[in-house]
Amino acid sequence: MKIERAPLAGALAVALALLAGCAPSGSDTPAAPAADATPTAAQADAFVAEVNQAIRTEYPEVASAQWVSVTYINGDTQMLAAKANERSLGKLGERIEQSKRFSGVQLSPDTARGLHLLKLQAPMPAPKDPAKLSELTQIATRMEGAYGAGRHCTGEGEAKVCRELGELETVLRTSRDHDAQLDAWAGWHTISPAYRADYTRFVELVNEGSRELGFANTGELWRSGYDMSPAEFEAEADRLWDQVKPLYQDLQCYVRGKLEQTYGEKGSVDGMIPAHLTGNMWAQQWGNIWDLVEPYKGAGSLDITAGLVKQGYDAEKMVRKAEEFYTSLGMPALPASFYEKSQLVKPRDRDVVCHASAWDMNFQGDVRIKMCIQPTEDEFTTIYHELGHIYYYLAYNHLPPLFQSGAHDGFHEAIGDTIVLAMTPQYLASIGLVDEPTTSQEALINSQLRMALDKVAFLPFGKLIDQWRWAVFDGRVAPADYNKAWWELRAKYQGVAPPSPRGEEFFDAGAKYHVPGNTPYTRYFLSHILQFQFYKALCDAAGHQGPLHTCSYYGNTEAGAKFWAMLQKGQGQPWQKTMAELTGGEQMDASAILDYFAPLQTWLKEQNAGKTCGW
Ligand code: X8Z
Ligand code: ZN
Repeated sequence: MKIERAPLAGALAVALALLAGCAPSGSDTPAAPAADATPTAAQADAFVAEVNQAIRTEYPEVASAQWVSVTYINGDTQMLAAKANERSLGKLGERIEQSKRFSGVQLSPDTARGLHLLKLQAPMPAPKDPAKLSELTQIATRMEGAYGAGRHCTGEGEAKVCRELGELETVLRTSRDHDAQLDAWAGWHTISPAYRADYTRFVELVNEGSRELGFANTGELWRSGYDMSPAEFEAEADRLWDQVKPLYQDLQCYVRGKLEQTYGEKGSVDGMIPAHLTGNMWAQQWGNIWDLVEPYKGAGSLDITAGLVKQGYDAEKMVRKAEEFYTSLGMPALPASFYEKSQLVKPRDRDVVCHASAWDMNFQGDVRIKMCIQPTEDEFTTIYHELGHIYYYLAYNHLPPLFQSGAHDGFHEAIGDTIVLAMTPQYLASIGLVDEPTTSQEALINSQLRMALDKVAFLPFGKLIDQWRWAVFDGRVAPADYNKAWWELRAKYQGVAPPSPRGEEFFDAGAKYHVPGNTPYTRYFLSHILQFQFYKALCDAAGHQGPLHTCSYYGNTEAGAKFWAMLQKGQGQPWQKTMAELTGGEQMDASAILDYFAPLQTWLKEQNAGKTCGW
C-alpha cells in the first residue's frame, strides 16, 4: 500500500495509519508480552494479520481527509488532513516499534516481508516526539497547499492580474515569444521561495524520523524499497542512466540546434538548453515544441490535440476513451463510483491541487483520479497514465494491505505508460483522433522523435530530482546551497540552464510538485526504462512481428491477461520475480528502449554530424 494509494504524490505523504494494531479487541494498546517471553513465528503472523486488518479499517478516514484537503484547499481541510495524518503516522510508529520484538525470530517469508514493508510505509517518516510529529504534518500539508494554490500576480489595484500554474503552463506550451515564456517561467518560480524555510525544517524532521527507524537518513529509507541494499539500488540507477545517456545526448544536441534556429543566441547557453524554452515548466518533457523541431512537416498525422478539439472531446469522454483501451485488453470496466467521485475538471470556485493523481480510498473499489483535464495531448496521455495506477489498485485489492503496492514504485508508474506506448498512429486513427497514418521513412522519424521528446527527454530529469534530494537528506547539500546544487544537477544531467543566474533567494527545486509534495521521484526514471521492457513483453505476448515501435496490443486479450496477472501480484513478492514472470529476465534493463528508438538514434547521429554536441 504505501503511497501510491493515496495519491502518492504529495500529500500522500500521508502515512498510512496503520491502526491500532495488535489488539483484536480494538484496544489501542496491545498487551505487552512478558519481558522474557520470546515471541513465536505464529505470533508474528498474527501481528501482521492484525496490522493488515487495522489498515483496512483506519485508512479510509485518512484518505478522505487527504482527498478533501487537495480538492478543496482551505485552512479547515488542511487542519483536518494534518491531524488525520498525525494520528496515522503516530500509529504507524507504534506499530513499527511493536514489530521490533520479532527481530531474530524465524519468520515465514510473507511475514518477514510484511514487517519489512511496514517500516517503509511512510515516505515521510515522523519523529516519535508528538510535538515534532504535529509540526511535520502541518508543514507537509502547508507546503502542498501553497503549491496547489500558487499564483503569480503582477500589477496593482485594478490592473492586478494573477495567473495559476495551468495558465502559465499554457503560455509555455503555446507561445513562441521568448519574453512571454521567460515571464511565465520566472513567474511560477516566484511561488516556491515562500516555503524554502518550511522545506529545510521538513528535511530535519523526516531525517530524525528515519534515524529513529534505523535508517541513516530519509534518502536511505527511500532507497530501501527495492529488494536490494540501498547502495546496490543507487548503483543500479547509475547503470541504467549510463545505458541511455548517449541517446539523450543525441536528442539534446538536435533540439538545442532547433532552438538556436528559432531564438538565435537566446536559444542556448554554453551548449545547454534554456529552461524556459522547452514548452514545459520544468523542461522535463519537450513534446510541446513539436512545431519547432518537426523534421518532415506533415509526414504522419500526429496532432492529437487538434483531433480532441475538433471532435469536441470533454474530460469525461477522454477518460472513457482511455478506459476503453484497458477494457479492450479484457480488464474490468471502472466502477460507476469512479465517475461520480473523481475530480476530472478544475472547479471554478476554489483552490485545488491540479497535479494529476490516482487514489484508492478504501481497498475495496472506491478508486478515483484527481485532475484538471484540458483537451490536450499531454492531458490525454496523462489520463492513460493515471488509469494504470487505478487498474493496478483494482488488480491487487485482493491482497493484504501491506502487499497492496507496486512490485516497486517504478512498476506503478510504468503501467499506464506501457499502454501509452501502444497508442500508435494506427490506434489513434482507429479511434478517429488522427487521419489514417501514412508509412514512410519520414513518418517513422516524425513519430519516433515525437515520442522521444517525451520519453527520452524525461530520463535525466527523472534521475536528477532525487540526486538532489538524496544529497539534501544526507547532508551533502546544505540548506544554504539548495539552489546552487539544483542547477548544477540540471546542468550535469540534462544540459539545461536557467535563463539568468539563480541565487539562494530562489528555491527552484521547490517549484516542482513532488518536492513540496514529498513524492519520491526515482520511480519515474525507472518507469521510463521499465515501460519499454513491459511493452516489448506484451508485444511478444500479442504475437507482434516487425519493428518494436510499430506494435500496438489494443484489443489483444492475451497481452491483457499477461499484464493483469502481473498487476495482481502487487508487492507480495520481490519485484525481480514479478519482472521475470512478465519479461523472462530479472533485471531492469535499457535495451528495450534503445531497441525501440534505434531508427531515431541513427537519424539523430546523421543530423548532428559535424556539430559540436555536448555542454
Ligand atoms: O507526477 C506524475 C503523474 C502522477 S504519478 C502525473 N508524473 C511525473 C510528473 O508529472 O512530473 C508522470 C510523469 C512524471
Ligand atoms: Zn503516476
